[in-house]
Amino acid sequence: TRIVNVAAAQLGPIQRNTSRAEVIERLLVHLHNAAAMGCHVVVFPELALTTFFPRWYLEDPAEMNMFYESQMPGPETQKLFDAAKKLGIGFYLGYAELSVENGVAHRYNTSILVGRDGEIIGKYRKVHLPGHAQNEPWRAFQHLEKYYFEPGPSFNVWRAFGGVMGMALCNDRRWPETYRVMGLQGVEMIMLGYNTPVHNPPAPEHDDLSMFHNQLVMQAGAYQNGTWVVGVAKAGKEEGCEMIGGTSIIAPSGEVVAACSTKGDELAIARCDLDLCNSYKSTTFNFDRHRRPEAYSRITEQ
Ligand code: ING
Repeated sequence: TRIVNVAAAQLGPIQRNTSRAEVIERLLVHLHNAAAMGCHVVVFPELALTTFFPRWYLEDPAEMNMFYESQMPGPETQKLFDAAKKLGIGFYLGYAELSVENGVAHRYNTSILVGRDGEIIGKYRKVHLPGHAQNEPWRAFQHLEKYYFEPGPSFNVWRAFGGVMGMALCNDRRWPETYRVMGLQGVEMIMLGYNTPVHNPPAPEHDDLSMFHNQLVMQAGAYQNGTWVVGVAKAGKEEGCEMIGGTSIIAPSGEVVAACSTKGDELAIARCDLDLCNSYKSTTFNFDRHRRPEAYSRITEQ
């Protein structure tokens, strides 16, 4: 057995005028509670430091930039890294990244994985940006991720916490390719945070299925790649927009082994044996023995 004690650290809503300092206090409570329960790693949601600002069309760069981190750790988030090191507990954190590369500003929907020593192990930039790039006033609220962020290049994995760890963000979890690209790299645990409105303006007929679809895609991804999946919500009503909960820790079997049952700040904790992945990776989903890439070329065509 290779046990990782995981805490899925769901957050309730973060309002527009909530300060970073207030949010970081909530994250620190999660870190301390998880440490008290013997956890090795804590998974926070997507955009865990701010409200889900892509719901608005903003044009003033100064106002927009308030939602991004230009340093990680920065002056305020340093407290998180210090606590992680002191408590010996790592974390996954989703945030809006402002990165100046060769004098040009780039903006990404990003997550990092931090080790139990408080050092950054890896960074992931969201590949699947849902929504739209222009303001669409017909919508009850916007979903402007294609306006606020550039897409990331692909999915990587990192050796950490005794196994092979992967990261994804929100909409990524709806796409089978997300899990398979990491599955082909031997991933044993995929951590992903999400901010998912109940209402999807282009398809309101899906609204009643939003929790079902949330579970469906993560459970399928776990089973079809023999990997653990930890999905963590920012939930509840943010600035009038209701977002789903559904935070879950899912075993390679596809079974949910721990879940949140509220829409507020809540920890779901599980003792995850990474060796359980082998039962699927060495049989049903033994890619070397059974997979037929020569039959799949259409998947990667433009
Ligand atoms: N949010 C949503 C998600 O993929 C969405 C966007 C909702 C797409 C419902 C389709 C249906 O969970 C983010 N942030 O990706």
